[in-house]
Amino acid sequence: QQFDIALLGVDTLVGQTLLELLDERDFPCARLFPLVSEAGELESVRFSGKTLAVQEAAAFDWSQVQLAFFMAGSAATARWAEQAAEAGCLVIDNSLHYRTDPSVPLVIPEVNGDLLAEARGRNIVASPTCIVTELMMALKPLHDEAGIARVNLVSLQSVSGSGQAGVDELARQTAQLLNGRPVEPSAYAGQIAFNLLPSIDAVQEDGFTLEEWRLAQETCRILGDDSIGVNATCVRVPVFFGHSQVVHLETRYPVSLEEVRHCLAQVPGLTLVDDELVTPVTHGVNDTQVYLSRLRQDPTHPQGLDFWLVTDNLRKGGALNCLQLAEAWIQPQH
Ligand code: 2RA
Repeated sequence: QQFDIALLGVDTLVGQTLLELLDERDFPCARLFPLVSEAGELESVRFSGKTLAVQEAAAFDWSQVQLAFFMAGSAATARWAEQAAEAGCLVIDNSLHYRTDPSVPLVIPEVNGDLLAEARGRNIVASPTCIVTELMMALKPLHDEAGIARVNLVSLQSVSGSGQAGVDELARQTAQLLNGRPVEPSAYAGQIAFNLLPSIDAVQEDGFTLEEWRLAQETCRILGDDSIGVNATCVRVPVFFGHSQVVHLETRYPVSLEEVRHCLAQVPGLTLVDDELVTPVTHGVNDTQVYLSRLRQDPTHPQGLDFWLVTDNLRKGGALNCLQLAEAWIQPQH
């Protein structure tokens, strides 16, 4: 069977990545409708050897498709997702709009794919925040094995997480500084080239940013345990692609490194690396895996573990997870 598909946000980095993946993974696509929330410079896209005209979402008849990928951010989701879902297609949303809505499942196929069936109610499924998807691939098996009591982490998020504006800003500022010219930040609050920005999204009253708040909320939601302590600092780094995380966690029950390795080795999509340097440049671009390396026991805590994670934020952190949701949805049991 082949499916008719709408891709809203085909003009975004994550939308473009989804377009590549649909082709690369040979998704059974009959017709593809590339959509934008507002008309811009992009008039057509190439897909499967054809040129397809880009349409505006406002005029689109959602009943023409069985699947609609929403890759254009929360405002576009707030505006059109209900309409699309009511027209009968499954909305796969990559924005933060539904991530805390209990009537919409928040799903990573390898982690809690069984919840996808709950999307039947409203015809909407949400894909988590990029760093949460990356983190859950490692935390869920460990939580099942030994119970996670606390997680302390620092995320190092590349500029592509802010879309094309972030990529352009890093490229522009790098060139300007190398040419001895001053820089004027616009996409970020401060200079990103040759620098680190320890704040992603708005800072709230308690001093944590919204990105850090989302990480805590979505982690507890996906692991199904509100008692897990999540303490995060999210940092924007001058790297184009690939999000990394320095993770320290404490388990509720003792677990040996050997048992940890054994349970991580069972997770499809997660690769445990011991003998090479895992970096965003080498492992976080055009890749489908989440890489876990530098795994070690914390010598200062009997149930503490340390590790390093890297993944392609546009793929497993966004477009790939959404496509995997579609791949699971079209399986006969759904
Ligand atoms: C970021 N979490 O990297 C975002 C992308 N969705 O800023």
